[in-house]
Amino acid sequence: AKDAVRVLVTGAAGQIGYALVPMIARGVMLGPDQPVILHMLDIPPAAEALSGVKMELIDAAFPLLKGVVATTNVVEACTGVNIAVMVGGFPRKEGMERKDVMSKNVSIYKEQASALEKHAAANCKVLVVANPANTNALILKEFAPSIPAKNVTCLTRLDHNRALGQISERLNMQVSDVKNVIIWGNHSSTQYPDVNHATVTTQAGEKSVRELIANDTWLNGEFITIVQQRGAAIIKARKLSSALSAASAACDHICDWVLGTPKGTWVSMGVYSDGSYGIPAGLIYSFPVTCEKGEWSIVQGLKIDEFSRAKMDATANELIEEKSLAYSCLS
Ligand code: NAX
Repeated sequence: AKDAVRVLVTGAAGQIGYALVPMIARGVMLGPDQPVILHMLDIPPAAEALSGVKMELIDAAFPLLKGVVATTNVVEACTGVNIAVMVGGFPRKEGMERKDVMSKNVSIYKEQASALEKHAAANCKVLVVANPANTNALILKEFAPSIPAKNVTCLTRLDHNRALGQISERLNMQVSDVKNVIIWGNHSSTQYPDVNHATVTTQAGEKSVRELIANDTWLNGEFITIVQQRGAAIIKARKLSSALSAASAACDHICDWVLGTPKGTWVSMGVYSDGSYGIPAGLIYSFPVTCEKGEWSIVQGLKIDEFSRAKMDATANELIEEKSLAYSCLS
């Protein structure tokens, strides 16, 4: 039998945590034959709720779940973890300045970076979900210099999946037949959902999305806005932000990273830019990636038109600005 993999979920007493931990314990993230030990971290005000989540995990009697650590101690939470899913953070409250929220998250991610660097398993893979996700991931990377930059990523898979969902709804076709959309940039409303390389498997073979939806006004307008604003639409409908779809996307992200993407398919991940597509190095930016043997690589050589270029640069510029705001919180 395989050794258990230790998976950390921070903010585990929150909404996404509550949806995510049972998925991990059922094998959705790492596969149906991979035992797991869950490490759950939250802060003291949520300690009692967290212990309730632990009780439920025990009550669910998941065959793959070999242990549960529920703690408010960062070092205990990080010790020996192979995968870290960072969902905990400081939310923006009404009337709060952007800088104040950034400052809180910078200090959280700085501390958790050090704990991971010192106590996580070698080659631990990190996924940051908490907003501002790209910049939190960047801070984590900066303050955990011994964790390879390639191991620190952020979640844009939810946006990617939302884009797949919108295309499949529009065409009235199966979402599993749509692939290779791209989310470029920041997990924010400046993200650029790009369908220029996306395809759909039809009875007549593989067709490009642009061929099937010959409506540029919709693809270059409403489609982009729907994907960018989907989080807000969920909040309006549910009075709570996306949780099950975010948890599912986090599983997809780690699953593809660890087990590989299917041949001919790419996914979107926020990764440390190496300057590909003219995106400044040193940002955590969402790119199209393929994964093999536990490593992602940015898909190279895609043609970028002028419309896309402008949108890719605009979201990069927002990330540059967020980065400098984050750095100004350090001093
Ligand atoms: P909740 O407020 O329900 O849960 C957050 C949890 O984090 C709480 O239990 C809180 O006590 C805990 N927490 C706060 N500070 C902590 C710390 N220093 N260490 C450990 N835990 C801490 O929020 P939820 O709806 O679960 O969302 C979590 C985060 O995901 C938010 O930052 C949210 O903005 C972000 N999202 C990111 C998405 C993405 O695609 N990247 C989409 C969904 C979501 O909006």
